[in-house]
Amino acid sequence: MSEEKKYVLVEHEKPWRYEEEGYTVTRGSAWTGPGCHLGCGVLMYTNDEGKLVKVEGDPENPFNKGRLCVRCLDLPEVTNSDKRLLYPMKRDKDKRGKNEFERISWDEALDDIEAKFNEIADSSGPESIVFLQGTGRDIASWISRLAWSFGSPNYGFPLSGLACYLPRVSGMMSTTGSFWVCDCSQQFVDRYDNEQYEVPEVMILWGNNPLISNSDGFFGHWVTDLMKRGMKIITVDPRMTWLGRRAEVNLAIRPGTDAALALGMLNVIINEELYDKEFVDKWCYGFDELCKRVQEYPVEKVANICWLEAEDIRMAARAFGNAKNGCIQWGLAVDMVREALPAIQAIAAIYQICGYIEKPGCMIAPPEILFYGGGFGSDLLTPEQEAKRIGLQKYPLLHHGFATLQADEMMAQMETADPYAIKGAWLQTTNTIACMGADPKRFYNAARNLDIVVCIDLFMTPTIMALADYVLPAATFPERDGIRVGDGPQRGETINKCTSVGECRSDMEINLELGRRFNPSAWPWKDVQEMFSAVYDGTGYDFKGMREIAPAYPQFSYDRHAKGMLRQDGQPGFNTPTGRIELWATQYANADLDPLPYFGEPDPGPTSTPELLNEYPLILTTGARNWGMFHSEHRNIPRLRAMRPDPIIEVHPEAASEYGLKDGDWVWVENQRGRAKRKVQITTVLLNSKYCSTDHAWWYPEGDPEKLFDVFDLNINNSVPWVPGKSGFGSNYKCMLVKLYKVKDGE
Ligand SMILES: Nc1nc2c(c(=O)[nH]1)N[C@H]1C(S)=C(S)[C@@H](COP(=O)(O)OP(=O)(O)OC[C@H]3O[C@@H](n4cnc5c(=O)[nH]c(N)nc54)[C@H](O)[C@@H]3O)O[C@H]1N2
Ligand SMILES: Nc1nc2c(c(=O)[nH]1)N[C@H]1C(S)=C(S)[C@@H](COP(=O)(O)OP(=O)(O)OC[C@H]3O[C@@H](n4cnc5c(=O)[nH]c(N)nc54)[C@H](O)[C@@H]3O)O[C@H]1N2
Ligand code: SF4
Ligand SMILES: [Mo]
Repeated sequence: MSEEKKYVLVEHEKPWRYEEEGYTVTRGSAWTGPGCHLGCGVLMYTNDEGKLVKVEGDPENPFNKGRLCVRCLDLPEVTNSDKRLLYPMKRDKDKRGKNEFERISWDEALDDIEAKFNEIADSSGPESIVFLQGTGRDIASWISRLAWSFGSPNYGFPLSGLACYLPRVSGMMSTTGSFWVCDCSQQFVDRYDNEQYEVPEVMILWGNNPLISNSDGFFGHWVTDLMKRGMKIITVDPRMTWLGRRAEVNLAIRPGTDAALALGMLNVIINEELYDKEFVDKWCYGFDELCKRVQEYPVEKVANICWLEAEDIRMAARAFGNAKNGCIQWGLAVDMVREALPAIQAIAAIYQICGYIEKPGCMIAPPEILFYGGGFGSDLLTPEQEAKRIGLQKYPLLHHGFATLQADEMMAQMETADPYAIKGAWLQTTNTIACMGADPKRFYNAARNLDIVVCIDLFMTPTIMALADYVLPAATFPERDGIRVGDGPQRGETINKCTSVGECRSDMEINLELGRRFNPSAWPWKDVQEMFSAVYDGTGYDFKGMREIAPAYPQFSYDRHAKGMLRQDGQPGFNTPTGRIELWATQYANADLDPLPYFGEPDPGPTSTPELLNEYPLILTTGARNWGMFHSEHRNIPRLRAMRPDPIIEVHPEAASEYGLKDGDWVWVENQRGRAKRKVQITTVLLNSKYCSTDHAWWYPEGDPEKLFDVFDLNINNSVPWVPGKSGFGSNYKCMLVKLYKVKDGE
């Protein structure tokens, strides 16, 4: 196939770099850092001193069509911030927690790290160093490659229950062989106007607020674009959002009961025969078993569990089941409950039995996840080393999806040294004690005993101050080259360097340099551009070629399961043991898990532990995203901090009056495990007087470094234990019982 046929290209009016009114304009894709999951098209303006002064949306890029959110518009303030880490630093191990870092050169830093990591590998085995990252920033693939080329199978996220995205990915990979996304025409250059495309009749937004979060390859504005073209939406959210207000119905679900709701909707769709019989017959496995299971979830019972109206559940199920086409855009809330996997399985079954698969405006499986986290370099590990991956024996589903360690097992192993001791940590793109982990004191105490901790970040953080022996300063995306490695349908995009700050280096450069010291054959490239070109091998373009033409869209067609395009052997069907979408999951049965979806009550919770309700009467969900902040980032960026100066807890007016709270009061939010300080915001966006909702990831960059920027007073994960679901996936970050009481003077 000729290259012109293989890709559909955008027509650019100007080259990727040009001059305009005294500025140099560089076209490219926005990636991290600072954090974001997407890759919106940007135009970056630099002045004659090479300083980034302005960022605008690229109107030629079909992904975002010129639109940007505030964090990209305010990027120059981040890149040029005087709070940036500007050079490598080291600190004696016995001074951890003290603000006594010493500037060193890159050579010294890399020489020391190389020597110390090798020493540990020689004495204890490379598996005794864990390589940890935060959310999917585009460095992910090179962190895993660094771990695996070093010989350690222990790469991953230090998040209890791996409760972000991985439950969804692993759940989908093990039951369908692919990962599914809503078809918003994102795979077409001409988007909504493409002749193959049809607007979904109904989209369900389930535990996801995409206008703010823009997560996992999904740009929130697509929802409003589609609504303008006639799409109806249904939202599932205990809080009222901008989209919820415009929905046919918002199901104000009790946090943590999503599996029950999905099973109740399946009950309606199956018993009222709204599903696609032909599709189920031909392409699904285990429908009869699912039918039996959903009889255990009649709508009235589900309404009771979820604190919803039965009629609203019926209305949502009917609107979706009767539609010509439809899709479900789900979010973090479905991962952040302990029994996440069965919740995910139940939600996915709704569109699966409706046959909304591989058709325009339905769910599509991105042709190939080029490489993201798990794929790039997994062959570097010997089977013997791979078998040492933390959690793999206990949780066999870790075989599906991303090749990561299991975080709760890692936490325990750091404390017990069983079956082997953890000696060192490489923390790249994670502020673990402020955000990523559960119970942050546990990680803190265990990591203080490690022989070496290296952190790679843009800014000083509580995690670095508490733990790091070496700190390497990373680049923001305008300071580096890169390529898009992400989820959703792939497209060729490049990130293009247009400025420099201090001695900062890109994460990819750092990992390439260190990686080739550990294992030269695994890192054969002379520089990062050559490394990126290797990834684009087979596309007909190298990095520089892609930079000229990006974004490049691979050809796309629907019905790929029927055409044999979803299985490696080219046979029609899905990449599962039965070749079908498994409503009854073989892989779950093999892992001694219930092969059918079910609902597990959040524990603690109002139903499973009613005895706690006297003391802890409110149901807390955490971490609903806000515009200006990405996790624990941006609190040190004045304009963005001004949008959210304080850590907020949203409280319903009735609860506020019951507990004598006023707007602006400072309270402790406490459960039986721990507490965090919050400022009260009384609001009716909470749709039940028992619900409250708070920010996650708070610390005060302006605070005392040696008090770790107050992180242990502010991190809401003080209340979250390290306890995953039965499968190793899922954890109760978004459903717990709490009480609120006023902070005393001087606290
Ligand atoms: N209670 C509660 N806790 C949660 C959540 C919740 O909803 N509720 N959400 C969870 C979820 S979904 C996730 S994914 C995790 C996220 O957890 P993390 O990803 O660990 O988030 P951060 O704490 O922001 O840590 C990111 C760090 O990486 C740095 N950084 C940003 N970009 C770059 C880069 O390009 N290179 C380098 N080297 N560093 C960079 C930032 O400055 C920051 O210090 O948090 C989880 N924690
Ligand atoms: N601005 C910004 N954007 C981000 C991030 C950020 O920190 N800041 N983080 C990124 C990351 S790593 C992730 S994972 C995504 C997450 O982004 P989303 O998937 O959108 O998740 P949240 O914003 O945590 O929650 C979405 C909605 O779920 C609702 N909710 C809370 N509890 C429940 C529940 O039990 N059930 C249901 N059905 N709904 C519930 C909340 O009220 C909220 O409106 O955002 C990404 N994008
Ligand atoms: S979603 Fe927002 S922050 Fe992320 S790349 Fe796009 S404009 Fe930037
Ligand atoms: Mo996340």
